[in-house]
Amino acid sequence: MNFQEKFLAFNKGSVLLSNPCCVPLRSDYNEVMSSQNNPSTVLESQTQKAKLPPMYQVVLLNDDYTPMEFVVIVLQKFFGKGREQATQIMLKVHREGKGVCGVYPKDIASTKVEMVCGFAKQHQHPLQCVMEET
Ligand code: TYC
Repeated sequence: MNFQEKFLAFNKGSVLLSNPCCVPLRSDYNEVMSSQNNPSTVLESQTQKAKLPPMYQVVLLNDDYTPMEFVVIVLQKFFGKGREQATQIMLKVHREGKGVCGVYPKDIASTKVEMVCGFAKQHQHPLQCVMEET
């Protein structure tokens, strides 16, 4: 049996973190592999949990000039809200000063902010949209 065959046999049902397939590690993996003299094999503890990426809220801010109807359209167009929910969020922003439109990974949140600000600017409304880490 060559090294690759041994490796595959020993790793049946295990996790090697350098391997994107992520199969669970057999419990004696470290002992077994340390005797294989393979310096390229990098292991991490089985108990280590994968950390989820941080999420970001996209938030609309109130102002005195942007028409309510425009804000409702923004919520429908960029955040996939239905007319009813879009109206509720717009009214919350109007009454409380700010409101969450959605929660996304960083790059998606940042793109939404850019698109909303660009759309508002294009229509000459002062509508402000920001992102906040959750
Ligand atoms: N306050 C605005 C008005 O009375 C409406 C508005 C709502 C503006 C939400 C911005 O994010 C906003 N026309």
